Amino acid sequence: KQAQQLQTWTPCTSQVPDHIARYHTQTVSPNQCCSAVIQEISAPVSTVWSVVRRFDNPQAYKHFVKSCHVIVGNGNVGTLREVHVISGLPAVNSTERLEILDDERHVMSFSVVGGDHRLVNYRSVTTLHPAANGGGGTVVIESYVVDIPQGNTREDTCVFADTIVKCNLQSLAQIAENSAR
Ligand code: A9S
Repeated sequence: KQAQQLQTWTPCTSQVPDHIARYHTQTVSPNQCCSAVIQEISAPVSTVWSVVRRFDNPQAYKHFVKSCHVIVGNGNVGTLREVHVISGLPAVNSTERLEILDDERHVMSFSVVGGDHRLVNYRSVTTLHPAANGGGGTVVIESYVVDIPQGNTREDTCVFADTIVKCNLQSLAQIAENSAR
């Protein structure tokens, strides 16, 4: 019965070609929510990718991350990291597993497998694409799925996660644009 309620979800299909949307198609259970954030960056894909691909160094652009250490792995799929977050968030730490790292297609994905926080079963997929205007920039698409915590609404959960992802991608843009100058 539960399995029949599973739905697959693809964000922003109207804006994104099929071959890209396919990476952002994830399974969403009835107790989960999902969303996607798109960020344009005035820097080449290679520059942006060099930041995004560093699973061991999320603090390079994620301002909520205070510290990160790799528990096991060398940056390949299956690598586990533990992230400690700055104070002021309803979270202490998060254990995260690298799920996809595709240097050719510029796809990275990680899932949250533990930690003291409220975003249980969070999983995101980030893809980079050359900007369609031919100006040498990058479009970043980051989609995610996460459990809706007991006592929270679907909307509140997505607003919370969207806010963090937007902050991360804006900071990624700043760093990539400054280093591309
Ligand atoms: O790190 C990301 O790419 C995105 C998010 C939404 C991370 C959220 C987070 O790491 C905190 C910042 C600690 C906030 C997790 C997993 C739970 C939180 O409550």
